[in-house]
Amino acid sequence: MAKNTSKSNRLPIHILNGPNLNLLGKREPEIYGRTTLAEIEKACAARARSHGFSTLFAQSNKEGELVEMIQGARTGASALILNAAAYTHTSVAVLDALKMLSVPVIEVHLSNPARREDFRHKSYVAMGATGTIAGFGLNSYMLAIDAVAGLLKGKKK
Ligand code: CA2
Repeated sequence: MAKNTSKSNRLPIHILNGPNLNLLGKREPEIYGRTTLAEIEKACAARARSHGFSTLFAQSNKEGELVEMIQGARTGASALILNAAAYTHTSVAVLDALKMLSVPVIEVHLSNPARREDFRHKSYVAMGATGTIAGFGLNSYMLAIDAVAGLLKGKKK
């Protein structure tokens, strides 16, 4: 379920999350920490608000739904922050959808996939992203919002 915290006249920053991230904080805390997705959502809204942006935050376990939500950013978003989770490493459909966007796209990861298994070293998302932030836990999302704010400074929409 997508939630929009819109109050400003700028389009929201869309923050999309892929499969299994709904379980954050409940399993594998040694890799992903103890922060839940609801807590990340709250922290993102506050950080974006401090830069004058609202957020639309969503998660899906389904590739097609994620593709549709990425398409929604074409006309509805100031920028897209995407943690595509496992689809990062597999989904040409996600990459094709990203290529249709003209707004900034920041790839985020809680962990640092470059330090993990070989199959996580390939990122289709990176090929369609403005930049990538990985390895800082919840802070990856905060840094991504700061990056978006910097990129959009001075832009009205
Ligand atoms: O580090 C990240 O943010 C990842 O995108 C997380 C994905 C992983 O496939 C990527 O390589 C890196 C996995 C998300 C799974 O989330 C879980 C949440 C709780 C318990 C287990 C997995």
